[in-house]
Amino acid sequence: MDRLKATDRIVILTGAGISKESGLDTFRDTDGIWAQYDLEDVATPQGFARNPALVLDFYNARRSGLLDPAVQPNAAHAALARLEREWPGEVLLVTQNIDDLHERGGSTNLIHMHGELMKARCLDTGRAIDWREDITTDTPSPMTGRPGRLRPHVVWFGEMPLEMDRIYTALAECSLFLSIGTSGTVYPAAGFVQEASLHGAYAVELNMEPSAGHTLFDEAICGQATKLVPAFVDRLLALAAM
Ligand code: BJW
Repeated sequence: MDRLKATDRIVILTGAGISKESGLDTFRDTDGIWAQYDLEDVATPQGFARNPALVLDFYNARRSGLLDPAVQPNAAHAALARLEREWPGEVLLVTQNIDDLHERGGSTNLIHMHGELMKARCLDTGRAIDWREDITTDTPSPMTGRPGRLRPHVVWFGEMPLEMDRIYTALAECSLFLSIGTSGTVYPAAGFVQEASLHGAYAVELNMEPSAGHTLFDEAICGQATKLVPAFVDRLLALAAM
């Protein structure tokens, strides 16, 4: 990593672990979301077709959780925003998270590859709009006026994640790939480390525990995101100042 130049591009992938210390649940930890819900029921198009009310309620609860004033960006979100501001080269943040804590923490060059909790999508027009209220099976779409035609703007299993062309271009052009707070079990995100490494990037993982693909990284550092990320950003910005 010492060979990194200040003008080099950085791609950062984040997952649920970065928001854990802000009070949001991860998915696969023992106290995570998939310990409470069956993912086939709430995170697949088939589950939504079978029981839309159950899926809408699941996302309504998560939306109101995110709107809780106690849920705020943490030191890891803030450190990534600082890196974007102060690193001379481009920093692209690709998050699997549907929360808005990166934006609230100050990041602007950001892709939500699994969608956004604070948006709803019209099933007829495909258009996504800002949305902060509960959605029910009777909620009319603001685009068409038709009830029952709104869904959360999220990417379920079997659906194509968003902005993949832009992400793969960035992975091919970056010199550092940093993965933070993700178990590395969900594709295509879990394959990004191989894609970036294939094109010559140095790859670093910061996670509470070694992820499923930790051996694919040049460095894998274990610990809490709020401790590891600010320290790693300090290390990078010291390199840029040399
Ligand atoms: C901390 C911490 C702290 C805790 N500090 N760390 C067989 C092989 C390969 C692929 C497939 C396959 N069969 C099916 C597939 C495809 C499928 C898939 O990957 N399935 C696997 C389960 C096998 N993928 C898809 O269907 C995707 N689409 C797709 O592939 O389209 C085709 C395509 C082909 C080619 C190119 C491109 C596309 C869509 C995936 C959609 C995922 N959706 C979800 C839910 C929707 C959003 C929501 O409700 O929030 O997205 S699932 C869920 O998992 C959510 C997350 O974004 C995603 C990833 O989870 P994440 O973030 O990694 O969380 P955890 O909980 O797993 O990990 C947290 C980590 O943090 C842990 O390691 C902790 O230790 C750590 N941690 N506290 C630091 N304080």
